Amino acid sequence: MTTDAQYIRRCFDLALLGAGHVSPNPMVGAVLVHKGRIIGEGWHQRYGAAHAEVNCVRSVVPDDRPLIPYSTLYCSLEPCFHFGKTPPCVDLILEQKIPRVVVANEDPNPQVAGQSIVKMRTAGVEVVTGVLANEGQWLNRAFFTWLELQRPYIILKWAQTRDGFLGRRGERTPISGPAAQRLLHRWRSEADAIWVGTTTALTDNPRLDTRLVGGKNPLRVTFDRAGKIPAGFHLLDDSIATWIFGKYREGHFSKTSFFPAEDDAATLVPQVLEKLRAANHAIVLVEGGAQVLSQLLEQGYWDEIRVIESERALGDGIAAPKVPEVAQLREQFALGSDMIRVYARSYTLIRKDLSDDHD
Ligand code: AOF
Ligand code: ZN
Repeated sequence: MTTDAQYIRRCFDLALLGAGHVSPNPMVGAVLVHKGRIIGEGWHQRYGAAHAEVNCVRSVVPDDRPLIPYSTLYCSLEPCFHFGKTPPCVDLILEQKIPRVVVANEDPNPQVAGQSIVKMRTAGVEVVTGVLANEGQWLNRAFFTWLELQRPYIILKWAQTRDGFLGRRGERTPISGPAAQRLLHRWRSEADAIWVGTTTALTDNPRLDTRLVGGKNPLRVTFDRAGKIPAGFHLLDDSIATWIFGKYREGHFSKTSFFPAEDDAATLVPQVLEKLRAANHAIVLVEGGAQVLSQLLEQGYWDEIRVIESERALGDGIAAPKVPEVAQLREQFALGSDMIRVYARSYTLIRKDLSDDHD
């Protein structure tokens, strides 16, 4: 691996520290290097707060400040060009007289879109782009999808037995082990919203929280057309922001909102996604059950699939959905007695879908 790639990889590691806190912004890391020594590091820590480049420059100790005009700045994403919640990072780079900048990915945000790269080059900065670009795409797949498709990034998750069942009909069936359960709570903490169908809400009485890992609780989303969720169920406990599409309920709710639901699943799914988009919820984790998962799969509303497969066999029950053929296996590992498999639509497939839509 080249030296540039090694520092970009460090940027990715830093960027990941922002997971769960920056959406719908990208995760971004930045590193300043002078003659083989890291003199500054930073990452985008929170939505609306300082960008990675700013935190990186701020982290340089006074003794090293004079070295900044002789250093290389590594950024996992093209520095921003626009006045957003913070001033443009590209201007900071020019003010600091940084002579060389290495970037993994261009920022597809139309307010940036390569303009910072041009501005820096015009000002005489040496700019290298595309270093570990594929890894950068994967890291920020939710952000790129959000911008390209103008809808939340949709992660379907299910746990199945080794013989392909989600559980027994009508009863909560534990499938995954404790380690996978913790991982699931981390996945939740990295999402903006968690979505389950009515049957799951009724049979599992899920909390949909992140109690095993701490951290923020995403918005909970479910359907309840007939108002069947019992009043004492966790989803109606008003402890976490919750959206219920279906029957309105009287009660002292402050974090729970009720919305009328479209009759037909084909229009209900886009309705939910549009409401999530409008509220800036860019990453949604769909935890089942079978009906919602197959609805989304059929309608093509998915970007990633995470399957937890246990060693157990059930012999009978609710069949797990099939992973579509276009899904590529991207990660696979054992966790306790479970196997975790992460599949994704490749970025090029997403782009293809987009152009198909416009034809
Ligand atoms: C950077 N460095 O660390 C991040 C960038 O609303 P704002 O001001 O936070 O701007 C958000 C946009 O800035 C976001 O959509 C993306 O295009 C870019 N994010 N840019 O230079 C960073 N997080
Ligand atoms: Zn910026």
